[in-house]
Amino acid sequence: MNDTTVSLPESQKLRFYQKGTFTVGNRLVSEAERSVQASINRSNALTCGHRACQGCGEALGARYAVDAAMRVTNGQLIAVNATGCLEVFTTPFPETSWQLAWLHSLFGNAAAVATGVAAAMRVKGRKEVRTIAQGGDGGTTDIGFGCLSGMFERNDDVLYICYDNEAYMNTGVQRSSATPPAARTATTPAMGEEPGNVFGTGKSVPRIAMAHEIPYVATATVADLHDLERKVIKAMGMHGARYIHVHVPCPLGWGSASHDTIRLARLAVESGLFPVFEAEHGVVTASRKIRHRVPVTDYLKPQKRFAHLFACPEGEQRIARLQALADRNVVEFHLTDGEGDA
Ligand SMILES: Cc1ncc(C[n+]2csc(CCOP(=O)(O)OP(=O)(O)O)c2C)c(N)n1
Ligand code: SF4
Repeated sequence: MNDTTVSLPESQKLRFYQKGTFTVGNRLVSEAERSVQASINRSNALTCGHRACQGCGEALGARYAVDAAMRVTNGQLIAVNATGCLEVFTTPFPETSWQLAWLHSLFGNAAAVATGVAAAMRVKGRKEVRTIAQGGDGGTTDIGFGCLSGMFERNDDVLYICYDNEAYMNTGVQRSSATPPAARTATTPAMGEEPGNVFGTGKSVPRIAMAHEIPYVATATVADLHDLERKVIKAMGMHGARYIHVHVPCPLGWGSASHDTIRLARLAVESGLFPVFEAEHGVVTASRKIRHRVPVTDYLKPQKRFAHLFACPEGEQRIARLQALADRNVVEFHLTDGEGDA
């Protein structure tokens, strides 16, 4: 393929957002800098015909992540999938949307199965074959958490990718330990003294992964797919246990419009509620600065799971507590340069 890009003088260097998710940006940068999805040689590892809902952030994130891993391994990749939406919507028997070696075993053991796959490849002398595991937040932060921690602790040669839509979506939107405070789910109804998910619960698996001091931990969102690809490629260039946590809006579970998936993912970052960062061996090495800080209400309002917060005066206090969580993230991960704050 011809690369017709004109090289730009230093003073006209493209800013990151001009080549982020915007397809047009791909035409402005050199071929090496373009997204994997922009290439006609992409593997389409997760191809058409699957049954995800319209606007599914998980489908989008998985497509970009797995194709990036396929690119960097020359297609020598095995994916292990936990039970959940990603597994169910891609493989209604006897069909599959996966165009790579792909295994599903159980809800809670993707990390352990991936460890076994990686070990088997090593024993067979197939060093070029790499392994990833993937699952939703329920499969990762709850039921699969023990297997995942074991994979981290042994430093097994697996990249684990969690697609975090903040609840058990496949079985009807039940709360997980990644569900944000105040969110309404089927098991945290918007009624009673503390409507929605209670404050002070849940866990941050990226932080817990860092505590294992594994080679690489990163967070990413479907609002910046170029960044997601970059992180997957970086992770696949390393060995040992690696973890990427991708924030993926779910229109069905969040009660949001399917066309708002990318906007919500961006607002989660810009409000400070979802910090985007990288860490190596337990130490934060980079964080994505917020460009235009927005109040958390900009993120909460378009989602029906938070509608009760705006329906009564008591909601204000809960919104303030969510704002405080965002503010804490901004300080902890140095998400602003102190300018442009809300
Ligand atoms: C041991 C076990 N318990 C429960 C289930 C039922 N189940 C299948 S998928 C799922 C929810 C998956 O949620 P999550 O991991 O968050 O992924 P999502 O569907 O949201 O992508 C549950 C509870 C199961 N398959 N196995
Ligand atoms: S329920 Fe959510 S995660 Fe599952 S396919 Fe639909 S949009 Fe995607």
